[in-house]
Amino acid sequence: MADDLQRVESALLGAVRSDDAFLTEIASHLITAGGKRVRPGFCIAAAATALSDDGAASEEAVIGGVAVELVHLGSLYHDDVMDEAAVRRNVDSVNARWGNLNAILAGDFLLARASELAAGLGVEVAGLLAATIGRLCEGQILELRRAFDVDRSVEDYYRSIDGKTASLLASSCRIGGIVADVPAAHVEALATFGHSYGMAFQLVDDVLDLVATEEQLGKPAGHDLEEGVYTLPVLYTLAGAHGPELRDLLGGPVDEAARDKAIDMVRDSDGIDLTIAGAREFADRARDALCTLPDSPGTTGLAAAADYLVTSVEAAAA
Ligand code: GRG
Repeated sequence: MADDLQRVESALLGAVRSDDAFLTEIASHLITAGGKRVRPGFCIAAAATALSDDGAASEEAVIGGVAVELVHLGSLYHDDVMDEAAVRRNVDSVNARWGNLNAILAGDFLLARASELAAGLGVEVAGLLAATIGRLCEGQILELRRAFDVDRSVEDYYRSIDGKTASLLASSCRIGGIVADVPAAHVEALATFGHSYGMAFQLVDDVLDLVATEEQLGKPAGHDLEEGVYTLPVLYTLAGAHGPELRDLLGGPVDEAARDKAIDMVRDSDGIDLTIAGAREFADRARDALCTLPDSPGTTGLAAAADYLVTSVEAAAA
């Protein structure tokens, strides 16, 4: 897997090369900054569920991984413009360094290159990736519409993260299955794994925003509250004993002191524990989806990723 991910790195940098050196520089910025590469890792691991040994990934699985990471990157470029974020992956955000206009165009460029790669993998993958970009936009616009809404429902939250996060993780796994040419039921199991994992992943991300340090996150903590994005731990706290007090603090822009007070209230409530329990449930569902698949290093790797996700957030919140 390490060698496969190294191939992803070279292919990512190759994919964003343009005749315009300035565009190449901006489009490469967050690639060289790092990132966990969960989506390409899942595409490759999903394709590897068709193999009995841990041989090298096929070229198609690597290209699929590059395409999904480019969509993820494009969404980060646009997300950082929307949030006016200054830092991402521990470096200046693209918008902070080069301004919003360049960040939007470079994000579009990443999506264009992702689409080109997906087209090379066939009509099904190209259509799937295009539909997934649409799902990301749907999830994000729903979140935007609920900004600063203290009455945001839990159902509404789940609908938003389904689109903005779980859809791309599901598609990453689905593409791995498609390019490995596994039977339809196998592809569905992989997509179900990716979707459930993706739901758990966003719950964990939302807990970390409230409990982790800026260094661990690679961006400032408590950012969601400032943006008026009331995530599951906050919604649970709003519905609990401290709800009325928290409601008085939120509902509009907060200064640093109010933000920190709100974070303390969420940490003192059972909102974090309930959200981690929710993440555990989705991670279990993800693992269950793998039950029907043949034993393989790919299947073992995906199962281990689901376990690790929950263990890591439990440790961070302890
Ligand atoms: C243009 C594709 C496109 C979308 C426009 C802006 C937008 C609509 C959607 C934003 C979607 C978004 C940023 C969702 C959050 C997903 C998420 C959990 C990001 C963090 O992912 P990690 O932890 O980050 O995998 P790294 O940096 O490790 O890759």
